[in-house]
Amino acid sequence: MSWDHVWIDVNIATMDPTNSAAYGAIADAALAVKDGKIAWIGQRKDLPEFDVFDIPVYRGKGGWLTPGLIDAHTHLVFAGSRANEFEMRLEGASYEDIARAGGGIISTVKACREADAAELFELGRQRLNALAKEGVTTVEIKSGYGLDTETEIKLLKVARELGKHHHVDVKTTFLGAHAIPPEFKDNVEGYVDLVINDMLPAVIEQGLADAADAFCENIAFNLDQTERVLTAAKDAGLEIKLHAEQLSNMGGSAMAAKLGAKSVDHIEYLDEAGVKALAASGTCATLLPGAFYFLRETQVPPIELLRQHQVPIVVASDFNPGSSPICSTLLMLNMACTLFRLTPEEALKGTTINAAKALGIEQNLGVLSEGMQADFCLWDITTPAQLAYSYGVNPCKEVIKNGQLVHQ
Ligand code: DI6
Ligand code: FE
Repeated sequence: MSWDHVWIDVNIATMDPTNSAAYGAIADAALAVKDGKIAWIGQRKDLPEFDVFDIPVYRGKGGWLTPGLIDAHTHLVFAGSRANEFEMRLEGASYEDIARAGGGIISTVKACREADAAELFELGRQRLNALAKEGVTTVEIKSGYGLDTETEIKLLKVARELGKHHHVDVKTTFLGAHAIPPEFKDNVEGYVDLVINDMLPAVIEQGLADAADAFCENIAFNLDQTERVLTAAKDAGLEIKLHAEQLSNMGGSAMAAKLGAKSVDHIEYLDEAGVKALAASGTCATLLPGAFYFLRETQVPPIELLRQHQVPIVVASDFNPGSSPICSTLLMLNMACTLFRLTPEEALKGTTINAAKALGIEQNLGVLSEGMQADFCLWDITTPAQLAYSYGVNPCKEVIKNGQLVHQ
């Protein structure tokens, strides 16, 4: 056997759907890595013999391996803080009131237009470190706090640079249609034209985005405007996804599903017709419990319908300064269970196999099986449910990215 290294004394939550055990679990398991990929995985007793003097052996002390966590929805490149708006909300103002009064997303836009790339990079790097320490190995990062061509490009470049300089892989999403900038307050169609005819071509030309997103909501873009943006992005070769049904039911999810969206995100107000549309197109439903929690929302996403129609459920942090200033993918496992009543296994699927589907990387990531990329974590836990159950003492002991130990 010419492996690079071998793991023993571990249990493995493979999340492999072909393994019918909960979590696709293998007790008393072993795993071998070769050239950044999983070369062998199974029960320890079946591990082929190998030369222990030649191949390094890691011992997991009876802990659990899981796939590296994937956070499929973040806005982690931004400047400034919105703690003042948090205080305003505690005094009675709503998220929508603040947005309508020119605060909200627009206040972060002002801070991002003023910040230089180096400053944004450093802020992003610290946040990426925080996620990485808790086992995240792949993250999606959106623009959307520029709302002019120059600043949208700056944010996407910073996100791409973060991916090059950090072991965490970064998928980038162009979110020019996140909010209406003050310059276009009375000309939303004009802004949509700018997104489609100026920003999008620039983003495509420089190869800065893997996907495009928009915010379909009564405080942002209506259904027609959103459809125009997503159609243009799709025609330009990007994957598409959508912030939909967060504060009201606008029909955005069904429209995005028809266009072949990878995911629709938030979806507290999604109805059964919308759920059926997702099922028909294989679109994932991304739940963002951090935003639900932080905005003290009460409308719970239609979890039971998603289960009935077998829509892949994703769980992500939505980390951003306004609606989810919580930089922890791990905490989202807990919140998805406590706030949305997901099972811990569903929550873990939401940050592994299903998150990989939402990002279109499920051929290589999200499951531990032979031939998959060797991105995995060792956790000091006695059952995988512990990842969702408890929070505060970080159980992440080691992270392996592309077969290399990157965090201990
Ligand atoms: N929905 C969200 O949760 C974030 N964007 C969006 O469309 C919030 C962004 C913010 O408040 O800064
Ligand atoms: Fe978001």
